[in-house]
Order: sequence, then structure tokens, then C-alpha cells
Amino acid sequence: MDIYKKILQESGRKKLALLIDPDKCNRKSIKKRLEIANNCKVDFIFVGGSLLNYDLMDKCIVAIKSLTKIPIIIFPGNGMHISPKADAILFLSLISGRNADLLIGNHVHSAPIIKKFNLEAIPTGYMIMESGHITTAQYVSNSIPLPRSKPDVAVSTAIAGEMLGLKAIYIDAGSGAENPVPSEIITAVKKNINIPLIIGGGIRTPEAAKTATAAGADIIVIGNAAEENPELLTLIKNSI
Ligand code: 1GP
Repeated sequence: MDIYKKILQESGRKKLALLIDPDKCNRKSIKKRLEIANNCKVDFIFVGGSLLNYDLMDKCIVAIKSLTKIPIIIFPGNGMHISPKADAILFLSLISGRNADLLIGNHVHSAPIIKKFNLEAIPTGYMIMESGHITTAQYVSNSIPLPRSKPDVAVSTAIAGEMLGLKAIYIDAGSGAENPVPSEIITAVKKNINIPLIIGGGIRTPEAAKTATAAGADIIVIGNAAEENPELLTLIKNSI
């Protein structure tokens, strides 16, 4: 399965990714969410978290696979988060930060394993956005988030990512963010790049999801809100 092709397919149709945290993943806890995801045709399942370990990632993917055929994409918190059981992995480079390990260091360790597993790697420029309280992603990445009031900084960063050959840009306000990525930033970035734009973090309502897609997001990612209220997935899917 060529997952990147699926991301590019029907480029005008906004897509929804459900994020499942392997630290909170057992068959029982994800069953309802995945039933709803199947019914409302969620496009992708992202699996990832900032603090998990390999073993949990593998088990979680097996559990998800027993409940859905939706493509599973690893959204790694570090270079050890790899599983041969997934369909693809976002090969993230934290281009909003200046932490060399997250720009290239972890990649050197994980690339041979990803290759050995024959796992599709999607080179993705990952940009963490200032969003209120410090998020786990900000803390763990030891990086300064992009300022929310400076669209130019986000735009320049995204353009540089595309010029470096990255195949997607993911702007993340962080899991459970107080405030999602501002729509002005989404619009400004989208206008300046020709690769898919993924937006996540702190999107909790169909209105917020619609705001993000109307501003230019190609894929939106929903994690916490669907954990709390799985029915929200259908409402969000219908609104974007
Ligand atoms: C976090 O973008 C994801 O990295 C999703 O965030 O859990 O806040 O939806 P939420």
C-alpha cells in the first residue's frame, strides 16, 4: 500500500487522522473509537506519543489492525518508535527546533531499521507551535516552539522544509494544547507550499476542525477529544 499516494489522492478532499496513544491502548479502550472511525470513514490512524516504548507500539498496532483496515501510520516520539506492523511512518524532522538529534541524529539510528522492515517512510517537516501551557512535545523535544503571532517565521520554516525535499509539513500545537494552531498561520503556510499540510493539537470541536480545514489544512489530527468522546469523530468528519 502506497500511503503517501493516499495522502495526495483527491487533494481537494479534507482528510481526518485519528491519533491513538499506545500508552493508553488496549483492544477494549480503542474498540468504540475504531467502530466509529470505520463507520465515518476516518482516513488514517496515527499511532504515537512522546513517552512510549517499542513494545507498546507493536501491541497497539496489532490491536488496531484487528479492528480496522484504515491505514496505520506511526507518528514517532523518538527514533525507537518503529514497528514493522504499521503501513508507514512519518519520518519526522523537527524543523521548528534546533535540536540536532531531532533534525538528523535519531534518523541515522532509525533509518536502517525502517529500511529493513520495508516500512514506507514519509519525510515530514514537523513544526511545534506555541499554544499556551508547555506541552509534552515541547518539553521532550527541548525546543522552542514557533511564535503564534509570527506567521512569517512559520512560513519561512515550511518553505525551507519543502526546499529540503520533505514531502509533508505537520504543524502541531501539541497533544491537549490549550489553543490549536491559529488559522492565520495555517493559511499563510498553505499559500506558500505545495506539499500536504497536516494540522493537529487541541482541536476539540467540529467548528475548530472546520476552521483548520477552511484555513488550508489538508489533514487534521484528533487525539484527546476522540478519547473523551468518540462520537465527535463523526461530527468532525462531516464538518470538514
Ligand atoms: C498531538 O496533533 C496531535 O501531537 C493531536 O493532539 O490530542 O490535542 O488532539 P490532540
